Amino acid sequence: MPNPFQQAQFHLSVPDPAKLPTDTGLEVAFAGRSNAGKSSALNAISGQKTLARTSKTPGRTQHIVVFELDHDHRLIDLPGYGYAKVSRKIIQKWQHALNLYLTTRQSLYGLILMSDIRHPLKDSDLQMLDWCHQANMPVHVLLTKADKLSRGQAHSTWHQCEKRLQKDYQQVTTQLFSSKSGTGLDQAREVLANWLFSDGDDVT
Ligand SMILES: Nc1nc2c(ncn2[C@@H]2O[C@H](COP(=O)(O)OP(=O)(O)OP(=O)(O)O)[C@@H](O)[C@H]2O)c(=O)[nH]1
Ligand SMILES: [Mg+2]
Repeated sequence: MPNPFQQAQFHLSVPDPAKLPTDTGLEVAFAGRSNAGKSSALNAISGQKTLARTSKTPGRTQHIVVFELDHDHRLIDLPGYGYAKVSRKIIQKWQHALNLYLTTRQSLYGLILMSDIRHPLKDSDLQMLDWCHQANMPVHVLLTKADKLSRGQAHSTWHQCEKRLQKDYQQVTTQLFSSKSGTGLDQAREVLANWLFSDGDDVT
């Protein structure tokens, strides 16, 4: 199957949602705690190693970064929430930008929420899920870095997370994911393709 995300191209990077491209078409944003693997997931999904900037240091992505698939479809890399190796003031600035983006962006269809499988669904993730639930925004959770656990441990954590989410967030879907090993890559692409292109539109 051709990968429609391979044609993702860097479009622009803005600190302030007011500077985003025109709010038309559809986009999906990659959200999650700092260092959860958002930018790495974007690279793996697009099949381009250096599309989005990644780093060992939490707080790498500091802007809202826009990748265009075509004129009407975009993937968005967001700064992380929670712990980051940057000042409190900068975190507050990001939080403000993130809130503004989430609450005002009409073309935002849904969130891919990355959560590190070694410490999944932290309070800040649950807060994000609460917000999405209230806003009726679809969320698909990637339990990232699955390669860091054994297969058995990864599946057991996944089932615990599913159980937790079933309680309060029945619409949320989850999967195992690893940018490193490729676990769950096809599934993540399928979710994104359904969200962005299910109206029969095709980017090829
Ligand atoms: N083993 C392993 N490491 C990963 C995986 N995904 C990301 N990493 C590593 O985790 C670190 C953070 O990855 P990023 O993709 O930069 O994370 P981010 O969520 O974009 O981080 P911020 O932009 O700082 O919020 C990097 O050192 C990556 O190499 C994975 O699937 N497996
Ligand atoms: Mg990043």
